[in-house]
Amino acid sequence: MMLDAQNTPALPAVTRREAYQPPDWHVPELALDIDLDPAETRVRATLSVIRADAHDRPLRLDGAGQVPLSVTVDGVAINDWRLEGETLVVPLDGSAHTIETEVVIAPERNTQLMGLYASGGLLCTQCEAEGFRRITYFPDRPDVLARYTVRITADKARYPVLLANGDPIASGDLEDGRHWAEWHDPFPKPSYLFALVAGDLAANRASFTTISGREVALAIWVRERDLPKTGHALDALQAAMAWDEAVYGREYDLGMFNIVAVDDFNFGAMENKGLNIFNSRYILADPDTATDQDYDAIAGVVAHEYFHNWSGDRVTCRDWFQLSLKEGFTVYRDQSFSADQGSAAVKRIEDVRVLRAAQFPEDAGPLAHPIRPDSYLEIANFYTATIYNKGAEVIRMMATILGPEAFRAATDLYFDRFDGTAATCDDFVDCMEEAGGVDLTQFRLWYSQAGTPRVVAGLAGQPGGRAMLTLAQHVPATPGQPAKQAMVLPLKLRLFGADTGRPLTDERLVLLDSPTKEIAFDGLAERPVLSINRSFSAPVIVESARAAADLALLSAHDDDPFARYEAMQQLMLDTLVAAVTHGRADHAAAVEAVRHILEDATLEPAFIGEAVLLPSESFIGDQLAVVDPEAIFRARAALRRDLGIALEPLWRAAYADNAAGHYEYTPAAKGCRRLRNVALDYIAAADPQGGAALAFAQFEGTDNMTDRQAALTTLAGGTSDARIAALDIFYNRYSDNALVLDKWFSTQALSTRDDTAQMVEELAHHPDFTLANPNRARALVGAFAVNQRAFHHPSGRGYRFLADQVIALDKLNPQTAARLLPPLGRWRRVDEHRAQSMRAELERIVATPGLSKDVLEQATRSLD
Ligand code: 0A1
Ligand code: ZN
Repeated sequence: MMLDAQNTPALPAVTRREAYQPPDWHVPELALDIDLDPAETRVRATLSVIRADAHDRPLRLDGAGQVPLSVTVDGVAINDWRLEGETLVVPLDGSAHTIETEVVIAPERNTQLMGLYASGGLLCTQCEAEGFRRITYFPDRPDVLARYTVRITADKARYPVLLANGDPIASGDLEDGRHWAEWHDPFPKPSYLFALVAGDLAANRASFTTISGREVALAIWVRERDLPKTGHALDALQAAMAWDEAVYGREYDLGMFNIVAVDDFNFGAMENKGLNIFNSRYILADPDTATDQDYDAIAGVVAHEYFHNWSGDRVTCRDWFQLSLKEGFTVYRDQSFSADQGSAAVKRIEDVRVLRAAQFPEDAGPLAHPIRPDSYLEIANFYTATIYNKGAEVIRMMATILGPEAFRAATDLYFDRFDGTAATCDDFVDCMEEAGGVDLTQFRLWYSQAGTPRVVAGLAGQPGGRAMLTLAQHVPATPGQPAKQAMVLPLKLRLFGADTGRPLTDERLVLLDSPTKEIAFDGLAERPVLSINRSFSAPVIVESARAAADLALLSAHDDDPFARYEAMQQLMLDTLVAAVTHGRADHAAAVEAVRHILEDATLEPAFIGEAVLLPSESFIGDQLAVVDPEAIFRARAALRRDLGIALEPLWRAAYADNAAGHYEYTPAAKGCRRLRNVALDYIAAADPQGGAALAFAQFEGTDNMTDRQAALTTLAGGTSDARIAALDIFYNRYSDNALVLDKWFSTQALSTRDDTAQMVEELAHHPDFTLANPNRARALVGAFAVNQRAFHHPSGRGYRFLADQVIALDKLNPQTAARLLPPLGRWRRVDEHRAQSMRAELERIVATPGLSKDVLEQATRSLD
């Protein structure tokens, strides 16, 4: 960051949603001629530009980190261009011109991994959100859509494969050992969707016949030795293509679809038109190196990026404030796809768990923002759980309100109306209103108000088979939004009989759209028990004082699997919160409810595995006014031990009954592994020595990473000698596999042992640790920062460690550094002593000279 005359940091400019202005110039065509070299890449860009309307403003082209070597207008070199900051300003008279610029960039020195960079032996790009300006001068904003023709030249031996967006049109060899390839993308696209890859890659190929009978050539490009690990991703791609045709009527539109896996990547993957680029962790899988969770995530991310072809590429965003238009909708689409591939109930449980773990805390802290934010310093900081996951919940609520047929009509209308354009969130909601015949005026508050709404629900039984349900909503204040309006909360609910567990009513969808609402129920044959927010129909926190016996009843009888899971979680939460507040609690009701679930032969193992899980330490903390991480850890460990001891024969039976001969990736086999590994952990809680022996035997004997990592996790949390042995065996076996080494780091960073903070500090000096690779940084530092007890170590060493790593990483890769910082902003949630240490670390970060605006924005907002 620049320092001004007084030596105080000059604040970077804020971008505001309200200040949106349409582009002054259109760029219908762009030709790029890129001569690749890691040290010196020459980029010539030819833009056809058209004045958008009658104004006299010059052409302004964004740039970052380079200077123009030449600028020509209609073939004539000019010298009246100027730089305003990094923006190239070209004065122009007429209404249509051809502009050419030339720059030289150095991909091998690009440690930010934005723009054109080197990863392994590859050269690749990442342009979302504002990386294209690091490659060439261009109006780098999503509402300027151009047709791209790209010519790539490179050394043929080093970079035999040359890929870009669209379809290949020509290629050839040059005399000096170099070669070239030309690609053309007929679909106008914004610059953030540009991509290029060059390298020594091999392809796993397949083809897909679209619903109208067109052949699409599919290829997943990886290093030759990784080819055997690409089958699962390729299967997922084909399934996703068929699903989008069947469910949304969306057909693929180019002759080719390419995916490339790279090892150094700031996010999960990127939906560049026709050329998706992936973090290799979301492509590569085989049973020996990837867990079931990895397999699921790969299918989900492959589908997500593919679905962006329509929700993102064909219809893109007008400006970055509309990010949730493509991301919320696409997450909703990938969640629905995954639900259709396996157990929908388990998928919903997992998605809600992610929402509660990542989004609820964000919405309750200093970084809270609406799914359509109002301002930012650095847009990269807004690729958040709120934009993505809460954004998906908002789409889901509209789908619930409209019903499946009207929702499909509305998405058809949206795709038809906005195809080839850059749209807004309001455009999307307009389509929902029109096709659904509903008024969503008040519903739109979900786009502008931050914070997780709270619903207080009380059900009072009355004489004569009557009951009155009282609902009250409250949206908490968030930064910049002290007062909130009542929102539209679609709540699915049903009543069950307290004696028999039988349903007393049908399921109802109640739209709570006022501060309070009363609903009467008549003709009830028994005392009713309330099942509310079934299938998690609204992303809210429900407070409903229900007795342990009523929760146990729902956990045994509710016909909505999510509600059943939820009742079990609530029962455990109530037990744990009581234990933290009073120092101890009666575990009997929780034990009996878990016993009932374990003994219910009608339930699928995958569901049981979820339902009997203890709530996480951070979720327990979210229920408390002041978080005491030690007390939470103790309360949770005590309940885990009691459940282990009281139900030991059932855990052992679950462990034995769910064993498999060999690895298979099917929903049923996955469910068995899940339950078996949950059982293993409870056995270890009841009998640490015997459990460690069992875990070590599983670790050594298994044929797959799911069971191996689960066993390692159980061992890594204990004190047995087998822990060191297993960690060494694991390290030696996988020392040449970066993705598995990440697991080795993160398993230790997530350990429940007392000495985790110290261990993590030591691991940061391990020869295999590097901040330069985002996956490795997240595996150690990111995992550690969510390990509540270790991170909140009373000495403050956890906070210091995180701040040190953020400061060091910021010099290399500001985006990834900024994404590691948020746990330091949770200081309002802990005691004064810890809060002071956290604030001191945030202040140390803010005072660091040369800080990026990414980290500066996150740290200053976190201090508020
Ligand atoms: N649009 C991508 C997410 C993404 C965003 C930024 C990136 O680089 C800085 C990379 C990917 C998605 O939703 O998958
Ligand atoms: Zn996305």
